[in-house]
Amino acid sequence: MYHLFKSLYLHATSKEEYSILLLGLDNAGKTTLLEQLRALFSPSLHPNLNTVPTVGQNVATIELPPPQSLYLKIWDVGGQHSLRGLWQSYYASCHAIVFVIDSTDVGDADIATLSTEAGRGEEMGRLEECRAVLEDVLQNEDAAGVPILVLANKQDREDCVEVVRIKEGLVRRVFEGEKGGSVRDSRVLPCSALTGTGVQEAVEWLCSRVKWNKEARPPLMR
Ligand SMILES: Nc1nc2c(ncn2[C@@H]2O[C@H](COP(=O)(O)OP(=O)(O)OP(=O)(O)O)[C@@H](O)[C@H]2O)c(=O)[nH]1
Ligand SMILES: [Mg+2]
Repeated sequence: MYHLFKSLYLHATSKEEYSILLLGLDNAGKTTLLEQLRALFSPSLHPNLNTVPTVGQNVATIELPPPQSLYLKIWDVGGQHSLRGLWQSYYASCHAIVFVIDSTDVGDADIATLSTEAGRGEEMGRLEECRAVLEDVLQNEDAAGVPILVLANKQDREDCVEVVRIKEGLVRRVFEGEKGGSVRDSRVLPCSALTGTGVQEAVEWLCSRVKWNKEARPPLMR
């Protein structure tokens, strides 16, 4: 009887926890986004926006109030070239991926303009690098079917490429290309991790998609 009441009590008081993985090239704004997310859901916290390049990982858990009533455990991993090999160890246990793009560092964001010779021998440009890295994520079997939110970050900067261009010229072409991987939920949204604009919308999309996908990737209870 005690065990029955205990499990009923735990069921009534525990909440679902979903893991969100922040990916993207170095300097894209992942750690800045993590700081804004922490501050958004813990108003007494001041975001530390003086970030340094991440070597390893940062992690934070945010608690969403009703109606969502769940925890998001957010993993921010380093985006430098030498650290990208570590990303795949997070795929099997994540519930959604946020792929952060620096909208000021992708040229004209039109992969159709890339030369077919690009990346063969010569050093890659950042647009080519971004495409290749996103394709690698989409092709990884452990990440198959995981919802992906692409954030066109740094939209506060005057020299940014606008979100529609990033969506049509880069993201849609990668997703629809031969290395686009399995069918999955995806969305492209504008944001500024520095000012916090668009961060709430990103969280709303993530919450709805991880719940939608919870049979395929069940949450932890805590
Ligand atoms: N203007 C502007 N600057 C931003 C924004 N987001 C991040 N930055 C700046 O971009 C730089 C890199 O930000 P980080 O958050 O450290 O980048 P990261 O993706 O974590 O980089 P790695 O840890 O190396 O993978 C910092 O100088 C940030 O202040 C943004 O939305 N707007
Ligand atoms: Mg970082």
